[in-house]
Amino acid sequence: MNEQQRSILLQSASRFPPPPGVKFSYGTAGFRADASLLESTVFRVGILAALRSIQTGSVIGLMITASHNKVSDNGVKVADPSGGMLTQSWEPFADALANAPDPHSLLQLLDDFVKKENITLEGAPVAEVLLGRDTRPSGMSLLEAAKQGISAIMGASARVMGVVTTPQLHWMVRAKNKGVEASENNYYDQLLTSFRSLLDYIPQGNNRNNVTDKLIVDGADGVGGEKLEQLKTRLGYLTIDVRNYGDGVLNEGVGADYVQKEKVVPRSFGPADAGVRCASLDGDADRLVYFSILSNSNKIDLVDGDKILSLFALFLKEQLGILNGPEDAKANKSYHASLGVVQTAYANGASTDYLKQLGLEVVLTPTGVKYLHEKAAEYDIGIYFEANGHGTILFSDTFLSWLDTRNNELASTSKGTDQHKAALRLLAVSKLINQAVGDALSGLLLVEAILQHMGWSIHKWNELYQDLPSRQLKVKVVDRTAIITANAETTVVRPVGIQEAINTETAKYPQGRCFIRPSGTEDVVRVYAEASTQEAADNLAHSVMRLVDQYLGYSSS
Ligand code: 16G
Ligand code: MG
Repeated sequence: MNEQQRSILLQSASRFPPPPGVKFSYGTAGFRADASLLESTVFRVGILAALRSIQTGSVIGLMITASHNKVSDNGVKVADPSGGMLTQSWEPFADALANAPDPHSLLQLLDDFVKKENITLEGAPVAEVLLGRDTRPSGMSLLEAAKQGISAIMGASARVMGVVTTPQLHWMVRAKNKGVEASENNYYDQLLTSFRSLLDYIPQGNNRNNVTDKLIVDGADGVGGEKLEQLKTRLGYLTIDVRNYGDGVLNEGVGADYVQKEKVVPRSFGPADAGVRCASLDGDADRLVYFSILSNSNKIDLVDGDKILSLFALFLKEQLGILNGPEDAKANKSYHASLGVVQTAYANGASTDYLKQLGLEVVLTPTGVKYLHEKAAEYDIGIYFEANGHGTILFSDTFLSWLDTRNNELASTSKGTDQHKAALRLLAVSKLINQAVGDALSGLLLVEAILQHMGWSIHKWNELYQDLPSRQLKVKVVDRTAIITANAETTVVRPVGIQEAINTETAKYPQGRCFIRPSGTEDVVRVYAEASTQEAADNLAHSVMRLVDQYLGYSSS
């Protein structure tokens, strides 16, 4: 690092002193905290993003959001060149950077890191970082801090994409690095074109009669509602009534997280909407759940991420089957695409059973998008979803290029046949779904297209299987990091003995299943229990909560 670079870094870092006594950690979803504490952290993540861009020779993304958290919080996370999450190997550096107490120790850290990672700062390196933020009022000044961080690295430039959904920013990074135009309009064009082609290939007779064509969407009073308002004017085939599009308080009694956890109607919905197909986005529009309101009640029938996953898996399996018709198998033209499904331990047991019954390979990973995404990328078609509504579909390059070729062959030999249409549908899905990261807007359009394809109402979809009753609780303990889990968080290995105690408790309940894990976003331990009745699930969760208290609580030494 030359002298000029050093002095720029020292000077700019001195304008962003870290708040005293706060420890930052780049958790499952980047840094999150009360917005008033975050300026120095965001400035430093700006530096990190610029370095990552120099190292990879690619465009990097930096998103300012705290998703479904309260409006006074904010956060920052980095998108890697593929559009996915920042590589896990840089997370310890992110932590160290955010916690460096003063400009000189920051400089020392940077010096060591660029040496270790062979990042060359000499001789006009080129770096570009795309910046986005959600609708939080604190986003503007934090965006400014990020810009200052980026420009503290010589040669690096920031490109402000403005208020965007988290998945839009990830999509833009991915597109840019593939050499594709990456504006917001390009994003909408791609979604709309592929959505329309899916509707164009709906089998005759299956159309729309069984589907109420009205959809009501809860925008969580965040960026997703605002964007959907823009998108819907171009949708044509679908009538969407967007509520909570930014006129109320972000995430307060609204949004996918609230609806999924509380299982009650969000604000601005009421008895008049009973039975109608409804969906809910989270604050930065990377989660999506559906629901329908029960008559004369504020309760809902939840159609969660597991059911979205099941709908996608069913459709893709069917289309692959049509494409690899029996003649092709004989003629050796079929390609045995591996289709895999990735869930976490939070997936309802009934969904896992259903997917296995479909003959699919189901794998569990620990909680957190980065783990699911990484696993799903091992398949030709990998579908991943968390029960909370975050998920997407990944297509391998090998499969997509085979599919392209096969589609061209079919277009010349058997245009318009079912087989040809299956190829076209699969291609359309690969363009409609955001392969960078889970995306509520693109996911919503895919759900809508598949429901129309099947001629299904939300009720029919919900009947694919019946969820087992479940209960989630959280427990405050002395030190949640004392819990070490294994087997995708389904087994506790430390403290010793607690897993046996959980097993004994669980065995008392028919269809009982229970696990505990330390939260990655809150200072609590989470308990999840499932059983054949709601009462049993509640009882199991409460007994295991007492075990957690006993082994890790304030009363224990
Ligand atoms: C974050 C994760 C989400 C996970 C949740 C778990 C990302 C982008 N987001 O929101 O996938 O489900 O944390 O929270 O990875 P918890 O650790 O507090 O239970
Ligand atoms: Mg989110």
